Amino acid sequence: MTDELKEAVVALREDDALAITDRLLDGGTDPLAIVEACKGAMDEVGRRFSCGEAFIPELIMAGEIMQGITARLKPHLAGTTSAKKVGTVVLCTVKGDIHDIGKDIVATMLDIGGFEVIDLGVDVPVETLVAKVQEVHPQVVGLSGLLTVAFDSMKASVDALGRAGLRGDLKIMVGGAPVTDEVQAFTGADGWAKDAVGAVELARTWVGGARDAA
Ligand code: B1M
Repeated sequence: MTDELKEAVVALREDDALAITDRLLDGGTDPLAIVEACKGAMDEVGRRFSCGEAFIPELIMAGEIMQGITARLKPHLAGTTSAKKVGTVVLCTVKGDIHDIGKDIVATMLDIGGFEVIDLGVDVPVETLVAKVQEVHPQVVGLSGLLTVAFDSMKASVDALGRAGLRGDLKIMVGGAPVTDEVQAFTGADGWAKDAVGAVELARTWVGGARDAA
């Protein structure tokens, strides 16, 4: 039925997509399998947008459907939230980028994975990020971005944290659909993750809590 969900999202049939999500959750489907199906759907919407078969309104609509689905998934994911916190993550979508659906899923999964998550939102200026890191001294900073122009903002954020003398024990993770090994190297971050589960695994490795938090 995840194929049906993917089809409904791509066709922008919001009511169907939400009803199918409810049915999948009621039937015990893993919420992360639903995220994967939706990610595939969003990739297809993005492909259509790139080749002129879809336009901004379709992108906005797809984003709204995805947010509706994510809202339904959250209680099912949050049911497993660990009470024991293993570290703090300051997370944001970098300056110039307002995509937040994936970031929000990463935030939820980090929370479930035992992290205190301070989410600064989207389009976050370097100064705001540096000030928050100075204030709360997190173990991890997470920088999300979906636009290729976000790579420069990620690099500017990493550089600014370094200039402020905050790189010591701090680990910086980048992520988002276009991020690769090369992007991570360009930004100067310590690591990157392909998806929300990978983000939690990497952050746990960094704080040494991989087994404790499980
Ligand atoms: Co935008 N958009 N968009 N968009 N949009 C993309 C990213 C694009 C690839 C579509 C395309 O052309 N194929 C393209 C970027 C091209 C490029 O830069 N090379 C694009 C464009 C061009 C734009 C605009 C410029 C369009 C315009 O105005 N002309 C504009 C930019 C606005 C801005 O940011 N300044 C824009 C706007 C929008 C909407 C607002 C309409 C909407 C976003 C709504 C929202 O986020 N609230 C939107 C959408 C929906 C998309 C697509 C279709 C879907 C994104 C999404 O939600 N995916 C997208 C196409 C695509 O991604 N293939 C596209 C689902 C989500 C679950 O996946 O975010 O990848 P994702 O997150 C994953 C992983 O990447 C990972 O974990 C998540 C869960 O598995 N992850 C991390 C994410 N962050 C992480 C951080 C980590 C670790 C892992 O560590 C810190």
